[in-house]
Amino acid sequence: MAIVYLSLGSNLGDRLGYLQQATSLLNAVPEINVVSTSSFYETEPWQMESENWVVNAVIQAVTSLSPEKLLDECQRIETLLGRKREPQTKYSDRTIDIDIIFYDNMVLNTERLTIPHKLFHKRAFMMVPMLEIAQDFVHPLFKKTIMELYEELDNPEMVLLYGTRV
Ligand code: PH2
Ligand code: MG
Ligand code: MG
Repeated sequence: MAIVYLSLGSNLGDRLGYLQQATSLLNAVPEINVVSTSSFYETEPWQMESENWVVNAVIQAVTSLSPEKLLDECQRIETLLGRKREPQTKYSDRTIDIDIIFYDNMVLNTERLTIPHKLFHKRAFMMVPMLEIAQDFVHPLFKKTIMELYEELDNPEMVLLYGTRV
């Protein structure tokens, strides 16, 4: 069993509803068990040309799936929740985005998948929710805790949307 951290984000339609649906659909996969979830945060689109602010959260889960199979499940659920992917290089508005941040202490670089998520250490919208549920987790590449990485951020501001959990 691996312990994994997934980032959820939505900036189209019923943003909170999409995060909740994504969480229950992930938990409904027999090989995935959601263990804990962060609060919801409303965050300014980061390096994304959009007027629509994003609702973000992070979940911790345990899984017997390989990273590739876990990614398959994440993408299947994204499609189920209406995610449209056009061939593009820029980020665009989405009903739901599910990204794998960490998979145990694994370091993986394939064409399809980079673990840890390659921009985690620059993104307050991933770190702040993760701080709630895994403050002492050590980043397998930087060898620093999430709190230490957060303290190094140059754009640490973040808006708490709802204290309730996903
Ligand atoms: N996701 C991105 C790019 N920019 N900005 C915020 N605030 N939240 C996101 O989830 C997000 C983003 C790429 O997936
Ligand atoms: Mg993403
Ligand atoms: Mg993604």
